[in-house]
Amino acid sequence: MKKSTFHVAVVGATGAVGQQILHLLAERNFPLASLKCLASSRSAGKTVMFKGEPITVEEATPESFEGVDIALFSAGGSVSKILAPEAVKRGAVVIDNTNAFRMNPDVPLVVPEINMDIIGDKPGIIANPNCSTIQMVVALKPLYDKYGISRIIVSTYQAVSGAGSQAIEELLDQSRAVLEGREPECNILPVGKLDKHYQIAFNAIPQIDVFQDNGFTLEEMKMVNETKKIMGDPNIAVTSTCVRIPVIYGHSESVYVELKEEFELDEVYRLLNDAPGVTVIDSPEEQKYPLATDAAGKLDVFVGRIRRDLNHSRGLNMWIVSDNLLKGAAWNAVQIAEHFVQR
Ligand code: NAP
Ligand code: 12T
Repeated sequence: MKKSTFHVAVVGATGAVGQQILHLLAERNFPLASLKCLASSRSAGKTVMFKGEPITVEEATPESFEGVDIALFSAGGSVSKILAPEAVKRGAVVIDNTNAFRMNPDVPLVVPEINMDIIGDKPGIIANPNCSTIQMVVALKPLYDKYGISRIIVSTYQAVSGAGSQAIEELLDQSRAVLEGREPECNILPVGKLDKHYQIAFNAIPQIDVFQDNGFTLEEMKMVNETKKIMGDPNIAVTSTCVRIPVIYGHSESVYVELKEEFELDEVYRLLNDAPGVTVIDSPEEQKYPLATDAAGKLDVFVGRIRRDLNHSRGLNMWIVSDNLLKGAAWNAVQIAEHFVQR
């Protein structure tokens, strides 16, 4: 794609992720020849704001992608499954934020800091990994390269914005209800499309996405499978527990990792400090560590609470926090789009 400006389409432009994509395209002055904002028929005719101007939302159809160079999809997996191939058929590069194509062996699963080089000359669909996976691998890749990784045990503390703008509203409404002594209404979390819903306000729910036959949730299995694919190493033993907590923006993760070689903590700090997209915040003596409230609105992955395990000399514990809608979704996608500007 040898061009200086690009015809871009944002599918799911009214959603939590789509809104952040528009915000980043504006803030980074992405070289646009045109910008199409697409959503379902429900939002067709409404407007979204871009650089202070209203843009009319159109219904996403196969024909929407005529003349589009880059299409950024975040309207759910079923929309991507139908419309992403239609966009590719019409010559667009698709950057897909959903789970639809991530584990397809023909589709590159890209985190720019790690494997931008796997994007070929005729990319078709490029998959953006899951939010929880992205922030973990950005922090672990420099350690993987230096020492190798044999095992990862991760527990997540995930923000409601990962489940879309309705989940944000639900947390706020339920919180108000509980504080005012009313019965909270539960309609969205843990999984909107399932029948059973639980209160998220003042709670912790150990289910993100649907259960698999092996007792893990789909979100947990995304972390297991995507980590191996991105690192290019099927032998890393990964186990994951994904939990939703009443935070609006920013996923936090407690990560235990076993390295293949002995390490010095000083060297771990140096590697993480030098890693692209990583900011280390770690000074116990000043009570400084990453917090979701500080990571919200920022592009980086924040790492702290770095400490050697008490029982395993090659074991390392850390706390990894990032804005799930930014590095976890919109920023990772826009970084990939910027790759086509540069090349
Ligand atoms: P959201 O706030 O609920 O927004 C959903 C968006 O999809 C809205 O713009 C909606 O448009 C649009 N949409 C729904 N059905 C559609 C249809 N049939 N045709 C066209 N557009 C349709 O959700 P979100 O948090 O932005 O997430 C959207 C998707 O992005 C998720 O389903 C997930 O697959 C993906 N995601 C990925 C990550 C990641 O880890 N990389 C993180 C979060 C989300 P209307 O206004 O018309 O309803
Ligand atoms: N169910 O992109 O609910 O696969 O937080 C991301 C976030 C799916 C995804 C969530 C989800 C994805 C969530």
